[in-house]
Amino acid sequence: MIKPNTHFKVDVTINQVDFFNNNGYLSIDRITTDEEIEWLKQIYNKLFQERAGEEQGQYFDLGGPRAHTGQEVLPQVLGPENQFPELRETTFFKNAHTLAAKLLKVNQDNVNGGGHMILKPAKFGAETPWHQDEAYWNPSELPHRLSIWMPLDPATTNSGCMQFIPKSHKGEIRFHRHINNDPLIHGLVTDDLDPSQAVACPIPAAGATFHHCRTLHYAGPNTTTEVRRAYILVLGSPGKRLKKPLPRPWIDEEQEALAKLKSLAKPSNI
Ligand SMILES: O=C(O)CCC(=O)C(=O)O
Repeated sequence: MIKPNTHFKVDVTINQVDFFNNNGYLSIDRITTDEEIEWLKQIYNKLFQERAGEEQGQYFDLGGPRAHTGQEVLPQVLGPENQFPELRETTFFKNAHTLAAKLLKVNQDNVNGGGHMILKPAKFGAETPWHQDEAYWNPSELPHRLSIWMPLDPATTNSGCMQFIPKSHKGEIRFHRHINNDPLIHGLVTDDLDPSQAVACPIPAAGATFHHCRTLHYAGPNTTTEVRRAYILVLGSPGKRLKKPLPRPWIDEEQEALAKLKSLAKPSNI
């Protein structure tokens, strides 16, 4: 799997930067080359086939209870760049950093972060319910981050393209709960929104959508006969440390449920 030496430089206009800052999202038709996408597919498939990093918690089903053994509906790989450092040398990675700096209006030298991959299996991939990324994160920090979401397959409303609620990044973090109200399911959902305001952003493979970490977003189930693979980079500059952590009861619930699971798994001394 030799990385192709592709070159493709992408830029955004002032209007696109303004659009992102006003609406909390943006969509473009190309961020890398088709050749790089073909190479990425091989790495992507290997990571999911091997369930890379499962024991370290780097592979799990975002839409199912921890370590379940049934059909996976929303498998995810965290930090694929740790397994394949060459992912940091891609045209996608470089363009994503350049565009993240422009959209967040920060110096590119201060932009850092990492990736994750979410797969929606053909016919079986579940919806990624409405949420804000910041709801998952450290409540003691006010982040300045965005996600760059790139599909390796055409992303349509039927296969699970991204959908956004415009301007929602300007509000607070909504109340979230775990999918099915099960704190052993990592995936979060908020009911505090009007889905009729959603804007769907279908894009081709090698295109990209960008969303601010507070933007409400969703991706529908994959009802097509083809897999929907997405590689996401979360990039930004260091956040502000808060004196008082923001309340995130859903994070506490998950930690308590995991601790309970661990204690039940421990062999008894009796
Ligand atoms: O790929 C998906 O289904 C959802 C992605 C997402 O929620 C995100 O990138 O924050």
